[in-house]
Amino acid sequence: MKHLPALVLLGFALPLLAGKPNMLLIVSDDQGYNDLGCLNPELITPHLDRLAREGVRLSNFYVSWPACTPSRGSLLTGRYPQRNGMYDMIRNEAPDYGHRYTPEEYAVSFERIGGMDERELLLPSLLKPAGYTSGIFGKWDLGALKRYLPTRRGFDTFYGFVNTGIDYFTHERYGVHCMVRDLEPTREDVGTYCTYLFEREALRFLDQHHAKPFFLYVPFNAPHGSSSLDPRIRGTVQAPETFQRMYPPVDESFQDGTRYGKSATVPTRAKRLRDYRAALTCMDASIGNLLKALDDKGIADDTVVIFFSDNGGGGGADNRPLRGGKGKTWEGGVRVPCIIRWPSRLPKGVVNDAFLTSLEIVPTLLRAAGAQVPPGLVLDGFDMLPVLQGKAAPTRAEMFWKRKDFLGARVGNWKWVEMGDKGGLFDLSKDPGEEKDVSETHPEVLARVKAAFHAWLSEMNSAEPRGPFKDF
Ligand SMILES: [Ca+2]
Repeated sequence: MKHLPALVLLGFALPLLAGKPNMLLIVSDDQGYNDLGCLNPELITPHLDRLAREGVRLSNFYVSWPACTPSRGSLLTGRYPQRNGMYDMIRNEAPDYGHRYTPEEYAVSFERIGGMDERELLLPSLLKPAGYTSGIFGKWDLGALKRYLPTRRGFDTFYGFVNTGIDYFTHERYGVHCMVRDLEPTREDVGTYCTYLFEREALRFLDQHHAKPFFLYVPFNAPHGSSSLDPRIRGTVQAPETFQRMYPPVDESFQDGTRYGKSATVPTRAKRLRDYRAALTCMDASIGNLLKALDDKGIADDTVVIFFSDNGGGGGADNRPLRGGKGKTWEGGVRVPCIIRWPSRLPKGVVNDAFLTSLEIVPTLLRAAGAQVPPGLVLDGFDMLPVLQGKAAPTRAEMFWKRKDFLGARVGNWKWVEMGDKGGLFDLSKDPGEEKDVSETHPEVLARVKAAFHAWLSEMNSAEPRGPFKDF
């Protein structure tokens, strides 16, 4: 290939890259709908509060599944979990019931061999032709085998853990080390609290790549409960003492309790709550340092920052005024805190009540980047920028959830839920807490919403088959 002088290359590249925003996508893990300092003054989140003051806070923003793996897969593919094939967790549940895997046994378990179908196109690979460099630092959760790792799925660089949860200090899950740099396991940081590590790596990425358009994905595992076989650790969220001390002191002793139906020594409720909040505040401090880096490099105006929680809160979280939490198709499981800041394009300090979801993120960022959607690729969302700008624009009409036999549908302001013997039809415009089942007084609405759900399910069932769960 003929080498062109650098100035010619630069002159060619600059107009193409001009106007392309940088992207900082921050995802928290199991943070409750009400868990922002700007909503609840008992919590300390000054940097997320700043983000809300400088951007748009969304009050009706949903994820596509009420727990980690499918929500994150949907985020990066822009497709419903039932369409991209990752519609349940990549997770071994036996340790919850006391089973202790040997390393050999664990290595061939589903948690280590399952992954996002390789035919799925992830956001970083769609952004690459538009000139973006992509990095991910944090929780991957879409497969642990090399073929599934981020740098095989469009990311240029990765440091983090591959599965759905770890001990924040040892970086182990069930006694097996889980940190990976690009494609290789690494023990370089054993003993260091992992939020600090993800911040460190994200700051390093910004130092190296801020001069050209970038997509920086920082999926923290905070404030998710710690993964450990020890119920004293497993029952809470690890957090550095510096951040624990920012909250009123609690009794640090443990108590007799139960874990998965067996007697166990567990943390007190007060300690769990304090630890959850401390982990959240620590993550907030890291987010503050990332925002400061954007300021210091003079790129904040042209960087779109998106923050949301991957699913509703569990454990020490507060999902008020919503009903239910993580794992459920009630609002508290799928409607999450979300803030989007883009100083050059979006208003400041606005709370926007539009019905939007994480499925909108891929189309919005592709449009912002001037990137093409490959022919034939079905995306389940739309460019939400006009909605975020407060322009008269159509918002989402409907959204559907299915976690095993837990079902949910929102059509307009109507929400239908079916979870075993619980559920009903709710009018979210009057009843965001899903307290008053109006099925009997609005049978025609119930029939319409259920019909919409089944039409969606039928479409998902007839979509091109994808692994790992579908039998095809
Ligand atoms: Ca989660």
